Amino acid sequence: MLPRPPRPRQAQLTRIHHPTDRTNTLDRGLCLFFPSPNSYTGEDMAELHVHGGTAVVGAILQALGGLPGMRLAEAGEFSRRAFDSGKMDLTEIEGVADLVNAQTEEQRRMAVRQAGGELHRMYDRWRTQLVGARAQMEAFIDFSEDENIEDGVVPQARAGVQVLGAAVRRHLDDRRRGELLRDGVELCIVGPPNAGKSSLLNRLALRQVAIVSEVAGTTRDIVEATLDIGGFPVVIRDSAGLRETTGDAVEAEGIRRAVEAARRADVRVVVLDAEQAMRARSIADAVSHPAWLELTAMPHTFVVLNKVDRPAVRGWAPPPGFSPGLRPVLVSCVTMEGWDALMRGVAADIRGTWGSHSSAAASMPLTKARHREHLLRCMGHVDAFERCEDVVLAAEELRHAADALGRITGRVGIEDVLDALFTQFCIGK
Ligand SMILES: Nc1nc2c(ncn2[C@@H]2O[C@H](COP(=O)(O)OP(=O)(O)OP(=O)(O)O)[C@@H](O)[C@H]2O)c(=O)[nH]1
Ligand SMILES: [Mg+2]
Repeated sequence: MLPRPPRPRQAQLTRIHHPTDRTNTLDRGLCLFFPSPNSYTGEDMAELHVHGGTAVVGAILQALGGLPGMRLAEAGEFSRRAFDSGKMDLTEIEGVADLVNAQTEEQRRMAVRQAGGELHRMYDRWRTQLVGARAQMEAFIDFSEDENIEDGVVPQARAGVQVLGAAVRRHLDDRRRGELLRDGVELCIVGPPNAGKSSLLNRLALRQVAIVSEVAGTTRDIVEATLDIGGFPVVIRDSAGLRETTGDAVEAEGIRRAVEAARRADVRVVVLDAEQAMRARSIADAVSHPAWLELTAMPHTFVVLNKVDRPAVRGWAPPPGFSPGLRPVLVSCVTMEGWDALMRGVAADIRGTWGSHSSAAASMPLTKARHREHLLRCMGHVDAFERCEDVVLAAEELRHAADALGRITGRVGIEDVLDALFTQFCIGK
């Protein structure tokens, strides 16, 4: 389809013509040819960079499809071929999938590290250590009668596995950092009716997600929006205003859900009307709901005094002891004053608690339930190894532990996960 064969690994501006009719120019574009084995899949690969219009792409695909042996790639097929030819391991391929799907800056950074083989190298290093320890145990079993085997070989293997077990345990116990980075940190907006909770959500989301009105008790159900705060995906939930119920069953259920959501959330933003707060002696006074003290005592809770644009509250500051342990942020959803302070505070809290993997030195967090499952299995065998007096049985536990790690990277029996993994990919990657 090109006037002359492409030069390897050089972008070339070229005419692209129909395979059976040289005079039929389909487009002018770039051709890139990557000869095996230096390509994404390890096979010969060619890329045509063409104009993006439907007709151009359609004509070229149709021309290609007419050639013998040509067909469209299936979802994830390029990456699967890369895996089959040993170009990438499973964790790297999962990293590529995460990269394609990354919505926020932190997700992108972590996916780049994973696609670059950082997890692969860590799990492989652990697996090599387990295999090494097992070799020491086996050597002892086979040659213990022999003079040549050193005395301390079994204790040495045991000490090595102990250090490794501690490292795996630290990796597993990461306060769900990785999972929150993937699924999002949950932030719940709570407070009394009419305080401006829905207004705050709409300001954060930059669109009218929730209905705002001067009627107290407008929001009944949980309304949510996902956004990027400090590089983290944050799922923000607005909820019904908390008050002692009025006998309205729908509102009562809304309030029950609001309290439940606020309890479960990773971060809480408590919104009060500054004018009401001004008249109350304390935050507990300003909100008459029994769940109140419990919610404000939870960690990662922010108090927002809203509507500071109102003339009555100009120049007012909450007295000491108004909200013990919580520093209120004064904001207005109308004039946006105080907004930066609020956003900075929330972002710093999220980064401080669940962040830190963006720096190159930090260890990779655990983002996949699949990895966690195999790591837990690995730890089960490491624990059994440590308890096991019998050298032969202990060596067997090490074999199982190494296999569990091998399943994460795809070195060991993983046929069952392959199909599931590659179908998550988009066509053409
Ligand atoms: N002046 C002023 N008015 C505000 C501000 N924020 C919200 N309001 C108004 O306060 C009223 C209530 O706002 P909402 O956002 O619906 O309050 P809510 O807390 O979601 O109320 P419920 O859903 O009923 O619990 C509306 O009339 C808003 O326009 C603000 O910063 N300044
Ligand atoms: Mg509301």
